[in-house]
Amino acid sequence: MDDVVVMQPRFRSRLPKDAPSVSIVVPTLNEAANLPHVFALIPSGVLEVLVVDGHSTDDTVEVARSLRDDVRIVLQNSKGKGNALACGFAAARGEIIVMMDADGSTDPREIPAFVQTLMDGVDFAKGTRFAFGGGSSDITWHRDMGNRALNGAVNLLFGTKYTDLCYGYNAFWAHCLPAMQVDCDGFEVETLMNVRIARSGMTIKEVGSHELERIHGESKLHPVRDGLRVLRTIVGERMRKQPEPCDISWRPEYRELAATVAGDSLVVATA
Ligand SMILES: Nc1nc2c(ncn2[C@@H]2O[C@H](COP(=O)(O)OP(=O)(O)OP(=O)(O)O)[C@@H](O)[C@H]2O)c(=O)[nH]1
Ligand SMILES: [Mg+2]
Repeated sequence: MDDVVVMQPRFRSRLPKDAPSVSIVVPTLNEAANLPHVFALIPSGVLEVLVVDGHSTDDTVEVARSLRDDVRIVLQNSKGKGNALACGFAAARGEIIVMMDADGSTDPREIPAFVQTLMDGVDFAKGTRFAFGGGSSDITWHRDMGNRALNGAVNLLFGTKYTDLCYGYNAFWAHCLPAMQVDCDGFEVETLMNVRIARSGMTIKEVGSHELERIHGESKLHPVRDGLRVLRTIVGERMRKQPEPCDISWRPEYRELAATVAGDSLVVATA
């Protein structure tokens, strides 16, 4: 979709008044052409933007640095979007963490709605394309069907009421991190997070979001391979023992845990 311009008019939204500190975690794999569109719409006032790069072969990192001199670049230490998010979460310093994609499909102008939902007293604000005014210009029929089936399985097995299991646009208070312990590699990451956060007893609210078309480049998702990974994750989580209730004195412990997940090779650089 190289010639499609999706974001008009180009204005930034504002964070809610008195918003806590917000970290935006953006996994990137060869997204140099898309980052200018995404960064242009990030609300002013966020604490930090972390680009978690999967060793892109284009100039994603250079472009990110040229767009924001305060960008924090994290080089993921393994492969896949799940690992990228785990590394980004480990490095994030904000009270609120927003996870969004770099391909232009998740609109930064929606960030204030996610943040406001958290400020209203919810632990986890989960984006949905299929309720509360959300939508998608990007999802294909096959992926829609797959997502619905997997979503139904999770709702059945875990008693949740999710409407969009595999959407990559979410925000949460950093105190949710120990409950999720993100330790997977690939596109099953949203499923893992959604299931673990539900089992932890934290409060979750869905936020309507409109998914736009990827602007440039190609999707890294393989529907069958990644659908099977999601299915395996659902089964694995169902067989997993109910985790202990979350200890809210979370932060130092999580940093240690995250450092273990990320290993010594977690590289965080401020330009
Ligand atoms: N760091 C890192 N980022 C990744 C990796 N795989 C995907 N991403 C990023 O994760 C985000 C989502 O990936 P996409 O390929 O857009 O997947 P998708 O949104 O399900 O697919 P489309 O809807 O077709 O775009 C994008 O910002 C990618 O650049 C990876 O292995 N490492
Ligand atoms: Mg995408």
